[in-house]
Amino acid sequence: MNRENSDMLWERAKRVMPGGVNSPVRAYAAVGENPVFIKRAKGQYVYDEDGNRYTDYIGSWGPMILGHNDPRIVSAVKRQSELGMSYGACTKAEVLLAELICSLVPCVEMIRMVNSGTEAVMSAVRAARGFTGKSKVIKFEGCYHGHADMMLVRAGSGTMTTGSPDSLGVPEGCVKDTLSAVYNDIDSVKRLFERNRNEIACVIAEPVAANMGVVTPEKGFLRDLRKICNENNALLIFDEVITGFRLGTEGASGYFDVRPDLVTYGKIIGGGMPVGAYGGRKGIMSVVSPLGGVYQAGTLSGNPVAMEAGLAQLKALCENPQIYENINSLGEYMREGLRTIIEKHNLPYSVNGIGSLSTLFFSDKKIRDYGSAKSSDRETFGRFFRFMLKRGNFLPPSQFEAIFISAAHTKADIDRTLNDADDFFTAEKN
Ligand code: HOZ
Repeated sequence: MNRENSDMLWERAKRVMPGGVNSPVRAYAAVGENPVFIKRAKGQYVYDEDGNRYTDYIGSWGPMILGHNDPRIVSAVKRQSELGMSYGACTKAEVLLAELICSLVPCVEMIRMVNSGTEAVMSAVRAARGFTGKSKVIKFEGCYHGHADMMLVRAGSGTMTTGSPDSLGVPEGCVKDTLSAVYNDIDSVKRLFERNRNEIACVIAEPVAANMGVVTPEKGFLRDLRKICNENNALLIFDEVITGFRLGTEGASGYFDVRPDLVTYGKIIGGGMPVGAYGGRKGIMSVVSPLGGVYQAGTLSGNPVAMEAGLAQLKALCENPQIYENINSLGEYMREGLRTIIEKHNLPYSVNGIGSLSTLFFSDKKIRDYGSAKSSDRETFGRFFRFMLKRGNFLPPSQFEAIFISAAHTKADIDRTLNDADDFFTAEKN
């Protein structure tokens, strides 16, 4: 596969951007490969600067639920951009999107639009602190909630990939109120509440952890989190940047029937445009400025192009709930296929996932938390990634990210990918 143009761009990129990228995972450092530069995308495919086509299993890290360039989203973006890109003023589209989300997600009675998942989390935690009058926050090792200072403690995603789960440049004071618990281990949460009585403002969790690879909540874990927060007058925040409107129109809170107090969203509600939002019960959201004393603002918040794109995507999903059945069953099909291959080759690996999110873990451990996820053999993952890329599979370039399937994928796409995976393991034996 010729990737001359990508390689040339990579050399130029490294001269002018830190590590050649605008987001660390894209540097491909964890998989020993030069990054692929994408020129265009359509449906389930992305095309690079050399004209190579790949089946895309990243989908812009989640938002492309309908596949790339869905005509409904593209025409919404075109229509709005001709009317104006940004006004820094109120628009009808932001009201429509807020109304739609509030009508779909029972725990969201009020919502504030922001520009990214990072901003959503930062603001939701501030609201939780303002509402409860308490300071401490419990998060889970390996869960990623964006790059706000207080969240860069034993974080997942790129920080895990680059082996720096805490970050330089974060003053001690910023993280002194951030406590880390172990995902799927309710006792670790109980202990933190016991040691910090009446000091915990909130617990924030990815209801399905998808930034240490996919790690699903074990039976009762989310319900127990809800209970422990109630008992301690702490708020429960679900970070649904990845699961919101992907696991269904009610997201993970609907899927697991556990109602958090606050929810954070990201790119999915903008159909791929840069967006985030946080929402929850009216009583809590009323602390947010200008209604209440928790300040949070943004010129581009509720940007009309992003709102129209998000509306188009969410409407399409609501009008055709069959989409969820399709992507979830394709996800299951892929997981079953991978498990069959692992068994056939007598490998100790495992496949985690839920709905359209999956991860093949190169580990002999059951992956249920950060510690077990970290046991994965990243060398073998790197070889697997490179082999699959050469065959035209655009997989996440890290063991600690999720494979995303969209409504544009077909069984034939998955079959081709599974055949390639089978070939990889056959080649590994020889
Ligand atoms: N942290 C993102 C995945 N969980 C990667 C973002 C990107 O590189 O675009």
